[in-house]
Amino acid sequence: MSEKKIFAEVGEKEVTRAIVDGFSKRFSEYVESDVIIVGGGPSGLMAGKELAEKGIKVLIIERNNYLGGGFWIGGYLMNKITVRSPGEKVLDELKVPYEEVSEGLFMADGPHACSKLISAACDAGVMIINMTKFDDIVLREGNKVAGVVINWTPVAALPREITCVDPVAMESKMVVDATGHDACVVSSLEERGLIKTKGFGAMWVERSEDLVVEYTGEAHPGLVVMGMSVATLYGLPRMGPTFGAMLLSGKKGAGVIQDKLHEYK
Ligand code: 48F
Repeated sequence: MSEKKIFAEVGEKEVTRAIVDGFSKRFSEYVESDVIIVGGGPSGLMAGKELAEKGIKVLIIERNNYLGGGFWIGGYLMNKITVRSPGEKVLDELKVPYEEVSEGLFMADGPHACSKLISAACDAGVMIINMTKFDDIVLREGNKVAGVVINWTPVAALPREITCVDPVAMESKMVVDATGHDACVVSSLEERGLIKTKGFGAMWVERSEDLVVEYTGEAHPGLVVMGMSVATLYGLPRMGPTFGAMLLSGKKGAGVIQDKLHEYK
């Protein structure tokens, strides 16, 4: 065996301690945040980036190992992302290369666009917890949304007969539903009779993108909806594989939150 060392002399215990202490410290800091965004797809990442850039304390909860939601793949398992104008302006901001394929329609590589967006959110200072599933909502006086109940994704998937692991809760001034078509956070309010979901309508890209951005906003005290959860809540047409509205919805939602945050302690 070679005596010459390439790597520093660091053993298993130091590696384990670094992971456990590093994670616990950050997790503990974000037990109380300004904003919790549930869902790390294009709309949630965009909003997180915009808010964190303004110095707002943002936590993104993502049930998968990977961030990006449907933004890696344009549609039909083909990784070309399309945006209709003015979505290309956001691609410019994110420094994503693209080409104009017809007047007002732009195309980029999914992996390139998605990784740039994730990187921009991380650079802005968003705290991310992946492999963590939104389980339920936290409500306070007047049914104002005040946080989320979460559990590890693999634990949440375990059959009850194997084990029941109680979840934990994270508090925040505002919560965002950016969970896409499932609108999971909205659903947890609906289960309590606090909101009514219409379910998204048939595909119609030319109406859907405008409407999703228009309806992005506070749907219940303390809860902002953005991305495809907006279509699910308000019964808007689905848009198919175009992403400009996801990016602009995230931006608009971030603006709504900035205006509202001061109202919530
Ligand atoms: O579905 P997703 O990409 O949502 P979006 O930001 O964008 C929609 C488009 O991708 C596309 C479209 C328009 O172009 O129709 O579908 O609205 O990302 C949603 C993210 O939320 C996560 C999910 O894994 C995905 O990364 N998510 C969903 N449910 C939960 C969750 C949950 N219960 N807990 C945590 N994360």
